[in-house]
Amino acid sequence: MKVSEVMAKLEAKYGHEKEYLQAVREVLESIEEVYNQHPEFEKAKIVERIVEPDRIFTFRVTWVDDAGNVQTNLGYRVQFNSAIGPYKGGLRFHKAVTPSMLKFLGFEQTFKNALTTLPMGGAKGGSDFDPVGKSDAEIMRFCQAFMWELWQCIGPDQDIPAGDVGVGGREIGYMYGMYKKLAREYNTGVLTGKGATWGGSILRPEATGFGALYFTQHVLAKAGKDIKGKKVALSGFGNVAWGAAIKATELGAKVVAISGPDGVCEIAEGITPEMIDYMLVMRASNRNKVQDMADKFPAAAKFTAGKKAWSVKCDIALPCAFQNELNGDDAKELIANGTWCCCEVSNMGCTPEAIHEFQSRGILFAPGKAVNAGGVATSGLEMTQNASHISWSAKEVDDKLHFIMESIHEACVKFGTREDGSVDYVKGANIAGFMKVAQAMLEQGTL
Ligand code: 2IT
Repeated sequence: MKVSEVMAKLEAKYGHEKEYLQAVREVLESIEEVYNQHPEFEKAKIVERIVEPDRIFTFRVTWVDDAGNVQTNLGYRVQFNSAIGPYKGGLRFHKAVTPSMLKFLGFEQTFKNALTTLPMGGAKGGSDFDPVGKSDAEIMRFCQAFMWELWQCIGPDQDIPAGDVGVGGREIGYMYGMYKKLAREYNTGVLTGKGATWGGSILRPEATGFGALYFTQHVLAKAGKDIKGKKVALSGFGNVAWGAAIKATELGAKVVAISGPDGVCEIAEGITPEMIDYMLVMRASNRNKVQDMADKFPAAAKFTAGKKAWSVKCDIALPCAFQNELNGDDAKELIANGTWCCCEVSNMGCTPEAIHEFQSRGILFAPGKAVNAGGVATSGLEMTQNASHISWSAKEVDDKLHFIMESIHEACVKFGTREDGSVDYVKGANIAGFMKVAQAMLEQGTL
């Protein structure tokens, strides 16, 4: 297998699908050498098969807004790969959602899920519905209309969606309500990220951010460093950034920046518990403005319009918002300001140029599919609880999350250790995830 040849074919076929091509190239470049030591993979054409989703559902979602206007959006579910378990992955509601975005996310999800140690295949879905400025009633009507189509594609042993950007506990609740009505069964295992009183796992809302900080601790420990007292810059203020802010603060770090599409809030003395709680209010408002934090806490937070979190001096950068949110110039600015670690919490949060910048300058860097896997891993734990009709305590879930993040770190070290003893986490995560899925595909025959 030659990456250049595979990519040339994919570019000819999917030239306009930029995010998808970016994600595939990153994985294939990491695994090329190891893959070519396995002629049985080449014979079974594993690469040609693994880069294509099993199937993509596209559907129209029509709903009525508060003014009585009929609105139409597009809905999708990309069922990417089911070699190691049923399809599993989140739903993204964002105005920029395209098949390319969901294909990249489904592809990433396949290898991320393989890293979690749990039996889950890869999927992603969502809609170009824009939640910004929508009322609660509009969100509910959209979620119901979306599920009216999606329900036929999913099931607790078939495909289990969850949240992602624009989809949190409230949206999962509205979607589950409609699913229950259509399926005429109380099948909680069909969605994860549910409310705690009706099958949701304790700690699932926090899990992506908590897991990311546990992983960051392992990265630092391996490099002989400690997170205590370090300055952390986060992007976003959604569910992921919220969990990361809680855990970073609890571990003794100082969260000195959060950001939004409108700019950055610099928090010189570090984020406080009141400010972290306010992140939830800001998300629920659907205003999508980080300036609201500075308006609420003017003495502690300073808002600058049009700037990213990466303009704030920090030791550790944690992208928590969206793909390609940290580019080569941002990486250079961070490094010039003394940043020595970047753990990607968003999916593909860094551009290839940013990753190159970090890795070539000896900055500790770990990719999203390893760092943020605690979210989907805790979804997997929610599925286990649902299937056995029990719920675990916070300690049980947190202990399992710790174990999973440690296992992922070990897998990265196993497959990504360089000759000088440092770890290439991109290579380690990609090889560990890919080999597991490839082996399962091989054993299940030509499908
Ligand atoms: O990107 C992700 O891993 C998620 N949005 C969570 C997926 C899940 O099924 O919990």
